[in-house]
Amino acid sequence: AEPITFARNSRLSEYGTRPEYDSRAFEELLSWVKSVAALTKPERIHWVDGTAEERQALLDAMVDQGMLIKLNPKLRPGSYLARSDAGDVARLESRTFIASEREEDAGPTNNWTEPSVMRATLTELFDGSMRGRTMFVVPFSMGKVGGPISQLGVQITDSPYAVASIGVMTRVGSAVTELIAEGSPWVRTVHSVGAPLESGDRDVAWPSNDEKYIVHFPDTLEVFSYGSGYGGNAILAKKCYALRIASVLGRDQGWLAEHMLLIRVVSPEGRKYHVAAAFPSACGKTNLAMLRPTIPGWKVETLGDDIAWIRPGEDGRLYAINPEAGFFGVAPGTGESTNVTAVEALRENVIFTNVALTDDGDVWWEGLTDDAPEHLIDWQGNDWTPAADRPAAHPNSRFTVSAAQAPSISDDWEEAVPLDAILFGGRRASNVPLVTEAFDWNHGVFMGSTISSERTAAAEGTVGELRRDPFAMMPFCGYNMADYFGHWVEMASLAEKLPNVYQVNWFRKGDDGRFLWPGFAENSRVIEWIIRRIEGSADAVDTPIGRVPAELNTEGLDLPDADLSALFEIDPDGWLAEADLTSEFFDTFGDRVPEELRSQLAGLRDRLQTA
Ligand code: SAT
Ligand code: MN
Repeated sequence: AEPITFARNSRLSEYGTRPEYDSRAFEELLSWVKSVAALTKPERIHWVDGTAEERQALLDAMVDQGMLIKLNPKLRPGSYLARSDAGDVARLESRTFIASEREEDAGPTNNWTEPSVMRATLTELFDGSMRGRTMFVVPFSMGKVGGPISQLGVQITDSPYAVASIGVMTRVGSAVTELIAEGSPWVRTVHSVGAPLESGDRDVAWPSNDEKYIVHFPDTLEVFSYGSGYGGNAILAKKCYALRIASVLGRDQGWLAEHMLLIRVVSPEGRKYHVAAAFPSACGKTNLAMLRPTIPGWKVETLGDDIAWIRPGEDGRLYAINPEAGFFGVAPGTGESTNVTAVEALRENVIFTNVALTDDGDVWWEGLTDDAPEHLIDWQGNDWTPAADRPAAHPNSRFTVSAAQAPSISDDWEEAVPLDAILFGGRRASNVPLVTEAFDWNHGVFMGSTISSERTAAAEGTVGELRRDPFAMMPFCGYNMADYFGHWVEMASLAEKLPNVYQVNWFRKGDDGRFLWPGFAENSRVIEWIIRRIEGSADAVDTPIGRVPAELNTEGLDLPDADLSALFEIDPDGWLAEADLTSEFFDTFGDRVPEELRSQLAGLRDRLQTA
């Protein structure tokens, strides 16, 4: 086969020849690749084999072309900085579509377009969209290659940045192609930055298009993304596949694809427990996943920081994996005092996006250190000093690093683990206590369905505004969310022993606007209570909204009694108002919300009224 080049005179030309397999399944893959190439008209095709040499050649070529800045190898070995276009810094929920055959299957919380109309739009957009560029074919596995809960996919993309990122966030390369050639099912995903290069054009550092589309076809298990190079819009294995498409697979096959971190908690007695926790984007999932407990004897090991796939096991328990292979974490706020584990994980082999560059060729972001360096180049490439009235790093700037690099990673982090507890949380300045235990499974599902949270910088919109984010899945559920609630209710009939469910809120504020709880590593105290509940050794007090700790371990913590009681204060009027909002929210789904959740709401109102 012809050697395939990344760009003229590129070192990548030595790599990436087309694999050869003699099977029907491989012919299918090949004919799909050819049909996408016929539409998008790239200059070259490169099949990603996943070798270290290939990766290095790709990174070098991007540095040559000005798409990546190589950081000082003495300070940050093997690491790079990408600066995105100023209009391409976050997920775009308004440009994200679920094109299911029936509108009601997308539900009121998703943007829907009739599939044939959307296909026509996409065909026009992708026609010639890769002109002058290399089309990469990236076979990837979510979960370890060949693992029992793993799923395969192929991403076609004209973004080398996406290829380099997918290489960290998933397992890519020939081993996956082989499984596909042997007949394993796989999902088709196509991505183009939508910036064709005419011959002689000089490329820009971050090609993208003002027009953006992130489209899912749940009935045919396909994803198309156009115009954006940003993580969640461009690494299609992540939110598009592992959550939106996988949630549909889970609905149809009896499992769950969730926006959850996954940890192992080891008690002072050496017993191991597994906890999954759903929080909206940029609410501290990575920090909790890498928690270093402040309380003696406790240990937390990291399994995943963003996505969990959960399936009933043969013993009747629910088992979870982290389908990803890396962390795409928010940089600002990550520092020695908030997440020392992440700081250590980021010492080498990192792709940073939209953080600031130091004069000695290293990176900086708000919160990495208490004081900013005297001079920086900000995320947009401009000079910056601490006197500037804008942040040096974009609030949604990110690091992409392999999971194995976290010092806290479990030895067996690629294996499925039995779940003991599920946590739901959000950013809530008022009303929601630090921790509340659900009375039972359906009450826990109800809690998940009612989560709301203040908006963060992870998607477009006004930061701070309160919005519904049930199960932290509002932007990621690939089907009607009321059906999704029903699927959660039904999971009880697929498992014999279910995890306990909790609602947590690290973000409650006092009347003076100050955070009441120190959060971060001190959240281990809440984890301790949860584990002791599972073991049956900690007491709880029933309240109208659930069970709260009879006592929380605050030893060694400088927490005034008034703050502690404010953290657990339950205002019946405030909660009745929440119940009204929940009722309004449920009504947006017509009669599709499961009866079990309607009766949970009625039960909550009864308990509040008699409180
Ligand atoms: O969607 S991303 O994967 O880019 C990050 C997030 O919002 O959680
Ligand atoms: Mn996320």
